[in-house]
Amino acid sequence: MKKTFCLIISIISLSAFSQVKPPEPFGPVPSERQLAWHEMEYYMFVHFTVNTFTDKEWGYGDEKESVFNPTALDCRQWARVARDAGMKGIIITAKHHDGFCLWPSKFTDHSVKSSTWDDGKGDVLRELRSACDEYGLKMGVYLSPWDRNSSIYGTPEYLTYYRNQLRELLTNYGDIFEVWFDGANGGDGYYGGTREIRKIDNKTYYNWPVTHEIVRKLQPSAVMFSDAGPDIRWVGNESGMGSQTNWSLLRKDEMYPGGDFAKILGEGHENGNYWVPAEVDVSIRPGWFYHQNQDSLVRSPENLMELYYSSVGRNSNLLLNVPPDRRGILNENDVKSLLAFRELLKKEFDKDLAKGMKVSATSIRGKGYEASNINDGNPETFWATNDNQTYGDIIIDLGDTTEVNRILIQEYIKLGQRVQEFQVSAFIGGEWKNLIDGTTIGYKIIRKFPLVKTSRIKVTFSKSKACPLISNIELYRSPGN
Ligand code: FUL
Repeated sequence: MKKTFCLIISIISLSAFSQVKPPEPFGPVPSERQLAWHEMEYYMFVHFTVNTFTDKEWGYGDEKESVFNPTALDCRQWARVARDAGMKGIIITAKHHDGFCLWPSKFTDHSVKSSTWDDGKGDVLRELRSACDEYGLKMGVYLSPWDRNSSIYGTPEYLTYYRNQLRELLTNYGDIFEVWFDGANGGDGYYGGTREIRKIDNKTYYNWPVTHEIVRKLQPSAVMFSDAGPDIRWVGNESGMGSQTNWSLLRKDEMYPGGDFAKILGEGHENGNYWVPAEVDVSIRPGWFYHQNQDSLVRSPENLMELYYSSVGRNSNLLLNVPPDRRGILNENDVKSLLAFRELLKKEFDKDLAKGMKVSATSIRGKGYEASNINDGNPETFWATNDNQTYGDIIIDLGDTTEVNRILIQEYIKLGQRVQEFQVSAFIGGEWKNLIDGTTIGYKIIRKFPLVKTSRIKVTFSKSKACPLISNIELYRSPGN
């Protein structure tokens, strides 16, 4: 009896001693829907409307519905190309600034139902939905708040109209992963024939919190994009440039869509009180819509690779616009470039050289937080130091001398974004040679450095808001520079 009692006591005390306290979250952390969004990384934007047929970028709102007449619309081709290109979803301009709806909205006649396409029975959203399902893609919608066709734009009634349209999109087309709220409000337009300038106050007119509630209620898993979130923020430019220092944090209450915040949006706010990561939206052509005279100006596969590094490689998602042409399919030139880029990507990240290698750290928090968690292929495990230690080195032993020129690093963001400064170095000729001085990491960064031959790579996390939590490090030898 006494013996059993002692045994139980010692088992209890042993496990109490071997229990390492898990790190607490630090600062804002991502929601479930934001975490799912981070993992999407790369997806397609589709700009398609009357502009495709009038050769414009911003339709005035007076376009006849009959101009929308794709001769061979095929959303399955869009989805097949997106899937083959390695993309995870498609976001479509259900309504752009011109007000023409790609679905037969009950609330206006300015839509596909008044066009000659498919005898007015067509619905681009419906076709895209089934194509996305067939090819395993998620679907998102862009619904322009600015409507140059609507006679009531600028009045409170317009908000009811806008929200009714949003409800249609969020109830009739299955699961939506992202709702895109554009910030542009140009002023002049057709507005039911008045052809005038209508100015609204970006800050107050749209009363966004009410609209956001509708999305939360009808599509609780969807993230909402705008210049200032609430879930995803604009990166501040349309040229494909994520910021190297990129906090997934924002003091979003200080901002509103359409405000003058472009300079802030790249870096975010280091001391932000909300998790609002950046999305890079950029077009494969100079314009957002298809223009035949841009057929020769499609980005090359190499250029797309640069975009990938300046977006996904900088803790941002890449929303790449590929506009269908007048047939209603993605143009041959764009498809060729996208698929060749996919092949380049495969070669770029062909073999993770860190995988299976011995890893050590200057210090670890304890059992469960070992350095080897950074290359175990499990995103749920991570290396951590003690709470009071906001720095530390990871050394990856490559065994033999190995050629390396790329590094990928991920923080365990479920507990917050922490790292403020890091360096990467290689052991060459008996000493550590610096390769990279970096700042933030977040969900993922991928950095290039000139090719080195080395048997050891060191990552120094030199400054962090709280103990660094690193879930993944990969090393590559890219055939590129
Ligand atoms: C901008 C719009 O004005 C462009 O036409 C395009 O839709 C782009 C993605 O957002 O604000």
